Amino acid sequence: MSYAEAKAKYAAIGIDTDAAIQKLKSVPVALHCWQGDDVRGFDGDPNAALTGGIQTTGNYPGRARTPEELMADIDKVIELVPGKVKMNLHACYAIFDEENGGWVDRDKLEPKHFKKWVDFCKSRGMGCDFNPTFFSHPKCDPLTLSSPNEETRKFWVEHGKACVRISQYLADELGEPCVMNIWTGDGYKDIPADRIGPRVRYKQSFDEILSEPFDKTKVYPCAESKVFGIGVESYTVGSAEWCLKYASGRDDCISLMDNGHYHPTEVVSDKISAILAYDEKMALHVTRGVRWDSDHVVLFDDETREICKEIVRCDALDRVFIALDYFDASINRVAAWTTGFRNLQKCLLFALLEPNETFKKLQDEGNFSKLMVLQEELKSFPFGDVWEEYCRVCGKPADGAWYPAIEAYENEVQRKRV
Ligand code: RNT
Ligand code: ZN
Repeated sequence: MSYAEAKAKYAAIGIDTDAAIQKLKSVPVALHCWQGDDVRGFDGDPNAALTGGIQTTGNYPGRARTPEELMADIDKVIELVPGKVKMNLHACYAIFDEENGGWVDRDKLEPKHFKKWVDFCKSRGMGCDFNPTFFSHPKCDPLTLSSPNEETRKFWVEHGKACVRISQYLADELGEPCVMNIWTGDGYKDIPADRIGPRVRYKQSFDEILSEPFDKTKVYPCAESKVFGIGVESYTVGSAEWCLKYASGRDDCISLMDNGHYHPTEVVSDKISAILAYDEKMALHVTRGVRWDSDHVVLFDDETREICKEIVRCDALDRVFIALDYFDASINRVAAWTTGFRNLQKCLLFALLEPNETFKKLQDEGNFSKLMVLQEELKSFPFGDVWEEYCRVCGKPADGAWYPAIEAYENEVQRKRV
């Protein structure tokens, strides 16, 4: 079927496919820099273990080892994905060189350590989100912001404040808001004797970090919750309740939900409307958990589609900051990035092609038979033709036309990284 026929078919149910395509083109989706190098960063021993309850598995050849390699890989992704890309950096991706005085520890990071990233984003017309890095560092004891050791806790608070300043710099330089996400792996392997102590200290630390001045219209600090991690199975300081309560208690902090961070039968698609009923903004980490927070590549699957549908149905494309968050080292990393980004775009486009007003009306009228039938029939609409048109309008390759570029890049560039 051609695009013209698909367009007519959608028009018959009240959907303007051209409008959906134009809308999607303007929605920023943050691309996580950490898929390219297995969350290692550039500020420490590249062979040190990843800590904080997260893990990459696999040893596929071609990992980016330097800022130049990582940027080249990101450029390859940008070449192959439709839509508006925003960069998402972690503090451990600071770039130290002779010009900026060389290495400093995380509590001493400055905007100048991200100047090269700003240049990178500027020349590609991208905004940039930011994340302080509270893991994979000798000062994780293993707690960070909730540590009972005041010296440790202060170190990490200083890191958080430095990251507020860097986030402000990114927002100012790039002219797009900067979402600054605070996630730590703080917690315990076994049953704790004191659950409230760490949580009270965590609150104090967040308050101290957010006491650093910033422009609330440009920098959006978030609290990302988690249910558990590897080696942190029994207790997580920044639990769902802690993060929700914290964010709801302030006008300068929002909730970030990562769909890998809940019990396996809980779904983030059901949580979005609950937050949006109260808060103007929220943020998401879109990932795929296989049995646990495994950070598999995002697919065009039921839950990702449902998450995107919820954002669209709530008319909240400008209220929900969307970011990807996964890391697979067992396959080509550029393919992993590209597949996940394209799939998120697909899910958003799929959501934009739903006759939401019709469906809502049927629900309100109690006509659940017709609602089910129409929802089911929509699944076999000619979505692929609209997706192909979207790729064409964005000047990016259609399905079937981009994977050879990955194979060539792997052979010519990534496999030579030895
Ligand atoms: C970990 C969290 C967190 C990290 C990144 C690297 O479980 O999801 O967001 O994945 O900060
Ligand atoms: Zn996350």
